[in-house]
Amino acid sequence: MSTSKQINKKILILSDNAYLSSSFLSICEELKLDLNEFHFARSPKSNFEIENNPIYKKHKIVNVKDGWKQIVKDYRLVISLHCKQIFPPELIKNVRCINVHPGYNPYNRGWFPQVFSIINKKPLGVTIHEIDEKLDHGKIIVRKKIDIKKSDTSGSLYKRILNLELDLIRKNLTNILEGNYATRDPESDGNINLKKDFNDLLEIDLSKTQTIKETIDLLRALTHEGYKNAYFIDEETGKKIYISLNLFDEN
Ligand code: 0FX
Repeated sequence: MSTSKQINKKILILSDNAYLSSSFLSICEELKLDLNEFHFARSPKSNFEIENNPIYKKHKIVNVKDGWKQIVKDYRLVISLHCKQIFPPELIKNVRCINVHPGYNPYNRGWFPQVFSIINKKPLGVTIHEIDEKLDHGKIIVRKKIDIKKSDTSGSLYKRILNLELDLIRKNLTNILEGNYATRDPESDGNINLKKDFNDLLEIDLSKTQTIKETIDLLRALTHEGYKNAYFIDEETGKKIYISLNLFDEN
C-alpha cells in the first residue's frame, strides 16, 4: 500500500453502540480533528437511528463480510467501537483495523467481560488493540484495569468501562490515527466467553448447592439495569421469575 494511494482514504468508525459512537464524534471535535476524514457506520442488524445526524453520511450501514473490498478501497483505518461483526481475514490483512474492547485482554475475551470477571475473578478493564484473526486477541496498543468492588454489579461496572473506553480513546486517538504507537502481544491466549456462555448462566437452578458468596456473585454479575437476566422457574405456574440484586455500600 503506497502512501500516495493512502492519502485520499478515510477513517471508518464502525459501531453498534450509539452512545460510544456519538461520544467518539465529540472527542474528535474536542481534539479539533478534521471531521471530513471520518465516516461513521453501524452494522445491518443494529437498530439505533443515526440517519438524522449529518456526520453519519455515506456507508451508514456496513456489512464487513460482503463489503470488505469497498472498505479496503475507501479507508486507511477502521476503528471498531463495539461493532458486533467479525472482521474477515481479507479485511484485516489489507487495512489497519483497531478494536476498542470493554475488557482487559486476554482475560474474558468476547461477550460481556464484566459479567464473567465478577464470577471468575479474572482482571477486568478496557483494551485498545489491533484486530487479528482471533476474537479480542490482537496486539495491544493500550489497556487499563478496573477494580471490582464487592458491591459492583454488571451494570455499575459497565458504566465505568464506557467511561474508561472514552478516556483511553481521548488520550490515544491522535497517536492511533498516525500509527504512532508501540504494541505488545497479550501474555497468553487467555480465555473467551461467547453469547451462549452468558445465556447458560441465566436460569438459576434452585436445587444447586453452593455458598452464599457464589450465589451473590452470580446474581450481581447478572444484575444490569434495563435487562431481565437471572431467573428461576416457578414450579406452580411454570413461569419465569426474574431476579436482580440491590447492593449498597455503607456510608
Ligand atoms: O456492545 P456491547 O457493550 O459489547 C458486546 C461484547 O461484550 C463486546 O465484547 C463486543 N466487542 C461488542 C461488539 O459486543 O454489548 P451490549 O450493548 O449488547 O450490552 C451491554 C451490556 O448490557 C452488557 O455488557 C451486559 C448488559 N446486557 C446486555 C444484554 C443484551 C445484559 O445484561 N443482558 C442482555 O441481554
